Amino acid sequence: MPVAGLPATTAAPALSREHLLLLYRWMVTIRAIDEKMLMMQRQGRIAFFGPSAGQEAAIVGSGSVARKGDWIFPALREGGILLMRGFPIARYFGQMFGNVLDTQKGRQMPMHFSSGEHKFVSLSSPIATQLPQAVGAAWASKIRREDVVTFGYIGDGGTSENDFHSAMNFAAVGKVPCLIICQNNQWAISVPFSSQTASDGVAIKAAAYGMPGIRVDGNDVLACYQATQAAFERARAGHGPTLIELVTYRRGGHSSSDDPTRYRDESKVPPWLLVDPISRFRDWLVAGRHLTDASDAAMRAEIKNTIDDAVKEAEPAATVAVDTLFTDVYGSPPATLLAQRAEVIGDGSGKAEGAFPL
Ligand SMILES: Cc1ncc(C[n+]2csc(CCOP(=O)(O)OP(=O)(O)O)c2C)c(N)n1
Ligand SMILES: [Mg+2]
Repeated sequence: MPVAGLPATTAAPALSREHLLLLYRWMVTIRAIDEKMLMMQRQGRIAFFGPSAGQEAAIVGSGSVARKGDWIFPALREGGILLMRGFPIARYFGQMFGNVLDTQKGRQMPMHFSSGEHKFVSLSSPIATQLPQAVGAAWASKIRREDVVTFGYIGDGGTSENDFHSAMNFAAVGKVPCLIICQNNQWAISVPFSSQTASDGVAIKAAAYGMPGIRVDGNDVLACYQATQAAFERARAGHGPTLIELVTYRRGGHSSSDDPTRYRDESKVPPWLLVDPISRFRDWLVAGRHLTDASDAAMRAEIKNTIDDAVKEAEPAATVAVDTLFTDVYGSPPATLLAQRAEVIGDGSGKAEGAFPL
């Protein structure tokens, strides 16, 4: 969908071979982590997990545009972007175990990755609430005249929430440097996109708020990259936000807790949506002589080893000290909290003196 202010092109972006292979490597890595986590969840080693299989082109194509200093406000399925920003994979798994490797000291649900150092804010479980936060952060960087673009992610289901509309309005009126990126994976748990809105997709909603909206083949990593890059340049140049709809398909369940065969029939999905974005990009790379069966196999083996090593490091890491229940909120804790702490921690031996079973 060509949009004023954004280039309409069908040509692949001119990226170096190294860059193309890096995009591919991250797509394969994210899928491999997905498969590992699903297995670990089924084995009872982690409690909960939200897969991103099928959405790797959307995640990598859009997220790879962000620079080190740009902020990411993710929804549920963009954790891979944190890894692309240099976050260690062992700490990523540490978040799933909620142990000492977790930046949040086990205080969040699994999948709520976060790192201030990597400018990646923990998703909020109530959907869409991260978008007004993203717009606010972008507004702050505009006031401070910083060269920062904020990436705010949302799912198709999230677009039915008030927060999506508040964020869109505020972003456009304030002309803030924010990208509002909707991964339209066709489902919000068991609610199909057709029940979510009567409009022709998500991107069209941008017009009512006064910003460009672009609808992209979200299973084409290069198209995702290109559209995001154009919107990014636009934001950086002071022309304000863009709504980007990445049309993709959630191949797995909503989370490890559901069974999609109970509510959807894959035979009714248009075949182009079911094309695996990884094999599609792989075929393109092979045709362009950037990749061979052998180099692909070597890359995959290396990725598997890296992930296995990360799990070996993360799984046995120590649990978070009980004392951390009382830290990081108050500079000077109130007497009531200190009393509770004394009751739980006791004399420092780690043994509880009070009624709290540890
Ligand atoms: C405010 C709110 N309402 C309901 C839920 C329960 N819930 C969790 S995820 C989800 C669906 C989200 O769908 P979508 O935005 O399309 O993202 P996806 O899971 O497909 O990535 C819902 C309804 C919630 N977390 N927050
Ligand atoms: Mg969805």
